[in-house]
Amino acid sequence: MKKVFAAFVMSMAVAVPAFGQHADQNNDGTAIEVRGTINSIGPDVVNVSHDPIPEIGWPAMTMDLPVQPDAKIADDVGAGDTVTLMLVKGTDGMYGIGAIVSD
Ligand SMILES: [Cu+2]
Repeated sequence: MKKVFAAFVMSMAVAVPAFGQHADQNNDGTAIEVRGTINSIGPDVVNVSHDPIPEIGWPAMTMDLPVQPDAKIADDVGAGDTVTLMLVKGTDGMYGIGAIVSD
């Protein structure tokens, strides 16, 4: 009985991935959504510590992300804030900040 329960819990974990609703977004040009904390913010680069992004195979990490030219960044966002990042692929094929949404 214990074994059956464990299998059930595992199947639930697979059935409800945190980012499942975005699974195909890296292929159709729309944004990938991830939570992260802003370490520093500049006009061209934002340094963030972001959660894992399973749909593009990224672990949690601290990194610089380029700010896309048309990025929408909430006015009240600053260093130390935990925010929702919308990542989009730039013309160079690298992911960058498409938008930062504050809580
Ligand atoms: Cu990263």
